Amino acid sequence: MNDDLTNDRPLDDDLATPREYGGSSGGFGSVEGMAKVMRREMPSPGVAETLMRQNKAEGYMCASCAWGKPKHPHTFEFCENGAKATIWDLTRDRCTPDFFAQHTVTELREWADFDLEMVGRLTAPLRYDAPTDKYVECSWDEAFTGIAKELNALDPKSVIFYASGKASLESSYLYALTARFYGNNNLPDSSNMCHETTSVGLKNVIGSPVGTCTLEDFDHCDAIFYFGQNPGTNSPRFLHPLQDAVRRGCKIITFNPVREIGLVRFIDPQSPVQMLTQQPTQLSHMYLQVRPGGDIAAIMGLCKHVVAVDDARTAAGDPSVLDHGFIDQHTHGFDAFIAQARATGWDEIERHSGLKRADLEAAADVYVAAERVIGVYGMGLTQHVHGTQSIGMLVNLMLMRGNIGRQGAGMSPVRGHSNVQGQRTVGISEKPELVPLDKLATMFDFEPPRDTGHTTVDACEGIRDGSVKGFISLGGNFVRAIPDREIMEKAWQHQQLTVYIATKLNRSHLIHGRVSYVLPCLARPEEDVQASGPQTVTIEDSFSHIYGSVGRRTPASDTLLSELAIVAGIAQATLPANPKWRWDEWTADYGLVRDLIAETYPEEFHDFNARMFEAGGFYRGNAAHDRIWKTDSGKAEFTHPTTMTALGIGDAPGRFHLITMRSNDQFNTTIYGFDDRLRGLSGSRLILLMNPRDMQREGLKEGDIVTLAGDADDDTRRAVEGLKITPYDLPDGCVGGYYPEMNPLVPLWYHDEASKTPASKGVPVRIDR
Ligand SMILES: Nc1nc2c(c(=O)[nH]1)N[C@H]1C(S)=C(S)[C@@H](COP(=O)(O)OP(=O)(O)OC[C@H]3O[C@@H](n4cnc5c(=O)[nH]c(N)nc54)[C@H](O)[C@@H]3O)O[C@H]1N2
Ligand SMILES: Nc1nc2c(c(=O)[nH]1)N[C@H]1C(S)=C(S)[C@@H](COP(=O)(O)OP(=O)(O)OC[C@H]3O[C@@H](n4cnc5c(=O)[nH]c(N)nc54)[C@H](O)[C@@H]3O)O[C@H]1N2
Ligand SMILES: [Mo]
Repeated sequence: MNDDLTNDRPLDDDLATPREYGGSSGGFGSVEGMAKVMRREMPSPGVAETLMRQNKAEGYMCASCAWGKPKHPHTFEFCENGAKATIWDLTRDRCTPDFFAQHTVTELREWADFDLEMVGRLTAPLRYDAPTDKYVECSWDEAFTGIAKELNALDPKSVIFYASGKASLESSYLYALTARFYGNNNLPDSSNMCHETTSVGLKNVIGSPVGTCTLEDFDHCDAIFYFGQNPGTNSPRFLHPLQDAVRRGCKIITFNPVREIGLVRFIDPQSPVQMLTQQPTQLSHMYLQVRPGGDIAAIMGLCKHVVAVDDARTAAGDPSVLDHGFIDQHTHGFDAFIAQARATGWDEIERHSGLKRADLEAAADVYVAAERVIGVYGMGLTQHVHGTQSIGMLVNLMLMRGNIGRQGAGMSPVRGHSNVQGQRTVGISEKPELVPLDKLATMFDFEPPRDTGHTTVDACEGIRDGSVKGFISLGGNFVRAIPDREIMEKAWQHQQLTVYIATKLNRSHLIHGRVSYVLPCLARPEEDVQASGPQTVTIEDSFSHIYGSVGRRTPASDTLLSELAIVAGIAQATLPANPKWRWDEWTADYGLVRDLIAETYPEEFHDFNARMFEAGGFYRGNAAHDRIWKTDSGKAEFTHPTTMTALGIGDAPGRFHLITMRSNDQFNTTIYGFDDRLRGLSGSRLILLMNPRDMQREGLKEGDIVTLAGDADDDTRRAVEGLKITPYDLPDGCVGGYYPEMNPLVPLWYHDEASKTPASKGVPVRIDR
């Protein structure tokens, strides 16, 4: 393991004690976590009612993660972090034009992310006023006309229409139309920083850009192979099906460099018995602390052992453990892959994965013994330079025993934002081949742009080289979320136009273009009344199920517009009149927009308005789930990795691989607080997690303050200062720090080779003193 990282100083026994959390995920800690935000935010009345309706049919669909909403929900079908997200939206605090009158933008740039959002909900449209360096109130008309004037002066190819994965299917559909009517496919989505590796990688090998499982599959699986996803923090409602599965006898095999408590033990806060006895359920049957990027090698080890078991069994005259019927009928490339698995040496597998052969063999035995297996993964696979290959490897493993396209088995990427998958489904995509452009041309009487638009990384490159001149943002905090943040912030301000549709103030709004608007919108729990009455919006979860969501809370301010109304307002002011572009009617009745979605995608969305309140959502279907492979070969593809590590830059003396992580007290760039309860950390986010052996090798003590510098073999100096060394149980040669604080260290060019997803999980760094 990592031999070249050790220096010659011998290690003594006096190692620091790594931090860890003694409790379980769930339990009283999660209740206290909610209560803390509740006390601080003093949310508006009615929040309890909203929480009771959260994720239930005809209720409000949580705006936090994209986990499925079961047909038979719990009484409290929300989690600690979902509740925090709702309370955060329903705060009583307001960020009014008066606030902006008191602070220049330059001054606000010095504020921490947490403090910016803590000011409260934005209440009125704002225009940047250069002479005073302040955002000043403007009317909606003024905002729309001002934006239209700029857009009409710009080359449509130089403008980006970014979307963060929260906006509804209805607003997203109209947003994508707006970009195309205007003249570009520049529709990057937050998923470009996230599961784009899935959209590209999974599509290449099984023909489906999304997971093949449904929530019910978790009731039937015998094993779950769980890679690089942290349910305790990022999808806590997943802990319930995991707990149920374990109680049925299902085995969870976890691969993660970090021992995430959510995958170790769980107390169901909704179970009085468990809360009283405080007896947690042990979740993972094996917890394998793979090196960052070591998953390709680890899965190769699993596959290699499956082949060895198969050889032994067939030699003894026993039935094969491979599903040859499935392999012959449904797959392509099996022989070449098996030859590679046989040829790959255990030494190579152990070195890159950081795992022991015996452990991988034991894990593979669980795989072989299980009739039905689900492969779960998250950012630990997707955010690597060779992330697509890791996903291909997981598919290889699953295909060997026909574990895709039957009950209790399949691929289950856990998506991020609550509607991020849905935004792609309804046309927010920079890839024109994924959108039925001919149909749109007929429906809306226009000539759609056919050229490939900008991904997130392309957009950043365009901003840096000056070819991108305008940026519209439907939610999100782009400048904070992207790689090479410091370089990007400087380039950003040369743009002519920036428009931010948002609920709360964030750093992106302060790194504005020459002309800039911040446009405040309703949050999902709020009532959205239009000319035809109260409106419903819809979203799609990780399992391709679609749900209606009804907001009932009084909006934070009378002046707010819905996201859809803002998109339509910009479109109408900017674009020429066209009898088929019915902005006013669409805004008056979102049901008409759902009709358009149904017309555009009839297979998935037929009878949309009638089906949107089905309990458990309606399923839009998935070809690979039915063993129809929409790949070039018409079969599921075994792939042949060209590398055993997903890291783009390998080991070198003094180099560490940085994992940028999320705490239990944040939603992406929104920081709820400074605790990371499930990791036993609190008080500060400016910390650097390091294992005691590496600390000793580097001559560091707990509490030392260091600078972390980029070590990416290019000419750019990247650094984050003031990080406090904190001992933590991590593989050798790996350090951990928080996203987004660490983003200046991620080079823009360091991204997944196929999808351009930034490689935020294996960032080459060194410690500077
Ligand atoms: N409360 C809350 N919920 C969220 C979010 C949030 O910030 N807060 N964010 C939302 C969004 S947009 C997304 S995309 C998802 C993200 O949810 P996840 O996919 O869980 O993303 P991360 O927490 O970034 O990282 C996941 C795990 O990958 C592990 N890991 C890192 N490197 C590797 C590796 O090389 N191999 C393996 N096997 N594991 C590795 C990390 O230790 C971590 O446990 O969550 C969504 N839900
Ligand atoms: N280093 C590193 N970088 C990463 C990641 C990582 O793991 N490591 N993760 C990546 C991932 S997975 C993602 S998805 C991106 C996230 O990137 P984004 O999606 O762009 O960022 P968020 O932090 O989710 O955006 C938060 C802001 O959204 C606005 N907002 C909240 N709710 C609403 C709403 O209902 N409507 C509107 N219009 N606005 C709203 C608020 O103003 C809030 O400040 O970051 C990526 N960046
Ligand atoms: Mo994400």
